[in-house]
Amino acid sequence: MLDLEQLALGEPRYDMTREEIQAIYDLPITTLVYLAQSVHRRYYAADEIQMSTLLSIKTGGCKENCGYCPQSAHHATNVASHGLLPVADIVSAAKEAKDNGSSRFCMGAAWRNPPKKGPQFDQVLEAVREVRKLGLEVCTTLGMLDEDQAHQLADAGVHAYNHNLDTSPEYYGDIISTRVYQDRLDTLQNVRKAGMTVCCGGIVGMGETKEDRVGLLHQLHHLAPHPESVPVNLLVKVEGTPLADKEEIDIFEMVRTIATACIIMPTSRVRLSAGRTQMSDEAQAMCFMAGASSIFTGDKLLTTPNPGEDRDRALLKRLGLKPVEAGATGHHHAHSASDAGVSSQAVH
Ligand code: SAM
Ligand code: DTB
Ligand code: SF4
Repeated sequence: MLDLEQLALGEPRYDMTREEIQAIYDLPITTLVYLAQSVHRRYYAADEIQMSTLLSIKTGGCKENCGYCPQSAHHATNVASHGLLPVADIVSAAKEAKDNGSSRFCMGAAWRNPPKKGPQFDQVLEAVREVRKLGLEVCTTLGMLDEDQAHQLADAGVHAYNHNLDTSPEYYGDIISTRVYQDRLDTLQNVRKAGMTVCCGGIVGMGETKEDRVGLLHQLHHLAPHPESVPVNLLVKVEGTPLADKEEIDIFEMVRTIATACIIMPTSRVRLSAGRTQMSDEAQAMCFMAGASSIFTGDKLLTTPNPGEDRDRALLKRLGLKPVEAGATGHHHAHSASDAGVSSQAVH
């Protein structure tokens, strides 16, 4: 039996079983959303949404074969590939993002891992230092990292590193075969050891079962400390990718995934990430009620469309929600789970 009153206190736990998480996921949606919102308010302001902006600093031609991704060299998609952007271009995009109300700026590169030889990684470090100077929270997502690369990024001022587990360990091999789950966990551990915060989540709507969604949530829950940031993406179906024709998922599965994430990782910021162009305003509002407190702004995610500033401004206004100021920490209550150790194995 779930102790809902205990859960509503939002005390971080690291010991939930898959069955317990499944039972939360399966609650009547009214109870689930109410509980998630109650937990969310223990750590975050109820009316604040963090606006983040993405920039693809290196696009396409990726060696990995992630079935969802338009940037994989294994799939024939219409993505316009380009090499690493000059630092000045990155900085001007970051300035624009800040002017449009973003407090977090995430640079993504279609790499299996950042190159270990040549000038490119130094160029990324330089871009990080420059964006940091603007007072934005800097996030990067560049593929697998070794310990040394993680330390260099942390030293340059990267606040968060995004590296998703994407789905359950069981379903992972159906989606990606060029790397294994443990590779992801190893990078997450290197990110932690270097002192960056962890941004780790997944994708809903890839043809996975409910058990797979719960399996992903279970893995995230057992990362200790929990990832500070948990992006929940709805699959953006891109022509030419193996997942382009997957059946539409019931949007309430997205709401349930977000709500459950908020309950089982109470201090984490859960983000309504990719896929909003396919969602109604009502569905997005329900994700906010379920405790999501961040969106990506702008017309484009990395390579696919996003609702755009005007639409988002109008939606937040209708809902009475406001952006988190740049420089704000986001957390109401200081919380540190840094002494909870670092887990690096998939849990079973
Ligand atoms: N190459 C790096 C990596 O994979 O870690 C960083 C960039 S990658 C595009 C970042 C994340 O975007 C992926 O882990 C995946 O969760 C998400 N993503 C990629 N394509 C997507 C799609 N079509 N729909 C939803 N999410 C997607
Ligand atoms: C994440 O989980 N979602 C963002 C961010 N991390 C890098 C990316 C979504 C990308 C969607 C597909 C695209 O635009 O290429
Ligand atoms: Fe490459 Fe990342 Fe896309 Fe996978 S998700 S193909 S690693 S860019």
